Amino acid sequence: MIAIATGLASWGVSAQTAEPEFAKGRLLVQARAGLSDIEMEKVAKGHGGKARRIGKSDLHVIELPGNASERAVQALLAKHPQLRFVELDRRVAPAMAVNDPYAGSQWHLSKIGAQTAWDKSQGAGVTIAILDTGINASHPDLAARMVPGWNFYDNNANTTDVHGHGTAVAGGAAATLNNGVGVAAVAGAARLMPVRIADANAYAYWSTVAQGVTWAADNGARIANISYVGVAGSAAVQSAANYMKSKGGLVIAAAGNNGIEETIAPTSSMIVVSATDSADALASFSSWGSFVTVSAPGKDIWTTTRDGGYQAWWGTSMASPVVSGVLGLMMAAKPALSGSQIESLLYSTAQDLGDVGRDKKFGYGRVNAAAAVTAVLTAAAPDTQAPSVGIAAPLGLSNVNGLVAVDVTASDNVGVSRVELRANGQLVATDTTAPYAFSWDSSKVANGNANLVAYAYDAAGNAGSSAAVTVNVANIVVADTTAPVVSILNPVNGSTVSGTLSISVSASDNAGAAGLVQTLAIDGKTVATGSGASLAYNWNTRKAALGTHTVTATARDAAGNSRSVSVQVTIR
Ligand SMILES: [Ca+2]
Ligand SMILES: [Ca+2]
Ligand SMILES: [Ca+2]
Ligand SMILES: [Ca+2]
Repeated sequence: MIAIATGLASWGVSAQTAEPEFAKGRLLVQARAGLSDIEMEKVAKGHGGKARRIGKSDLHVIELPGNASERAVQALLAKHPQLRFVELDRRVAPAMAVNDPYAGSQWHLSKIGAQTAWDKSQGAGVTIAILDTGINASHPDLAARMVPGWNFYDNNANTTDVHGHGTAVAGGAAATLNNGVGVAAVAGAARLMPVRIADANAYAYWSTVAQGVTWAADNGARIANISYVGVAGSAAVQSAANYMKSKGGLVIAAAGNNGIEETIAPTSSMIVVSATDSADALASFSSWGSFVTVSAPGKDIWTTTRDGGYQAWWGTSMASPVVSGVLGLMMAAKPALSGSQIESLLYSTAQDLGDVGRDKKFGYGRVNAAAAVTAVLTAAAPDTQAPSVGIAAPLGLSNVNGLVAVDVTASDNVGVSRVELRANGQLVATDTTAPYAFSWDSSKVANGNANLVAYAYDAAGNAGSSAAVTVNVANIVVADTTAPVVSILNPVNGSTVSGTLSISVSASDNAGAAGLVQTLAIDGKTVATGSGASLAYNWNTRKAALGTHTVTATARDAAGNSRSVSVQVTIR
């Protein structure tokens, strides 16, 4: 808050202080991943509001009714178990100030070794989104760089610069190099994507910044430059920046022009830039603090203007696009490197200034384009390509039985580390050496169609799967002709009995006892039935006639084979 208020004063636009410091009737929330729009709508409706998802992200803008208190609803939603955070939609000021157009030179290019880097990379093929007041797309030093953008302030495609800040920032990142006109920017062959987030006074809301970053990430930009104060402290902008990072991009923000130590917490979601001068000292206007990650020249930077001319500008607004330009050179030098690889190489190649190592004024140091591009060219790109894999035998629709030989072919840009075979989804076996050859016991699945799929993995964990091969399993089912074995354990044949007699029967079968059906009869009349390996029955002999009786046990297997045994007992 202090940062924003001070930022306005140094901007010389004190008339703006009567404006609200956050948007009325609006909150920014992030849902847990997977929460549906319908559920989010319920959350908003609970406070009389409406929810609107930002792009495909988990960020939502909640519009509240006119009489709602943003802070009160924020406090309530902060306790909602399905939401990760809720914040007010704060208003931020651009991190720049226009300088007198005195004869500055482009000192910053040689300071960061740009000319050396240009021998290897000029940023071609990389798109830098400029989240700002728009860009003068017909400027002679910018026109060739432009790709379509979007205007989130008016929600249309008109990205004309309504202020001048955006054109100056764009020119600092990617004014055309080597065209005999005007200035040269750090990444003078990169593409510029205008994403207007600000009003005509160059003010922007966090919600619009978050929308702009998300849109840039979804529309081909690998770099999003936000030359604005205070965005590094917004959870919504951090979340949008992490979304962009998840797509291989990077987000750059200005530290601010208050000339003081700010209390903004460090974030890993954005690259936060302080400004240096031609003596590699921290520029007097530059804000600093533990949230600063790198520094870059930001004083007397000649750049493009809204009216088609050139002017020297200063501010962390101008240091940010220098960093964006360096990142553009790095990404163009080796597009296959991941965003996080590029980010760490930016830091490790920066010129350490001030206190040894990362410090609050310069972060990891002042960027060095020459060293950064050299480091990129020697870095190995991660393997992100999955192996290709196919089942060579058996052929689809073939009839198989018994043990089936399954041959798999697999290849990879780096190397296949293992191949798995699955039959009807169940793992059959894993093979780690080519040729990949499996033995599959088809009798373990039912006769009829079975699906075989092979999976190949590389050392980086990328997995490729084969097309499914459907075979017809036709195993011969051998008929069961063996009768069960059954015996009466108690009573023994010929014994004399009285009172209650415990009859106990045991049975077994070649196909297993589970399928057996047992029957117990006395004098030919069934008294008990059961299944499995044993049967027990208590016979009250007092109710039977004196004399000799026959006890018969019968076991029948699933194939219909049966066997009976009998014993004779005498009741006295
Ligand atoms: Ca030029
Ligand atoms: Ca240092
Ligand atoms: Ca691979
Ligand atoms: Ca049998």
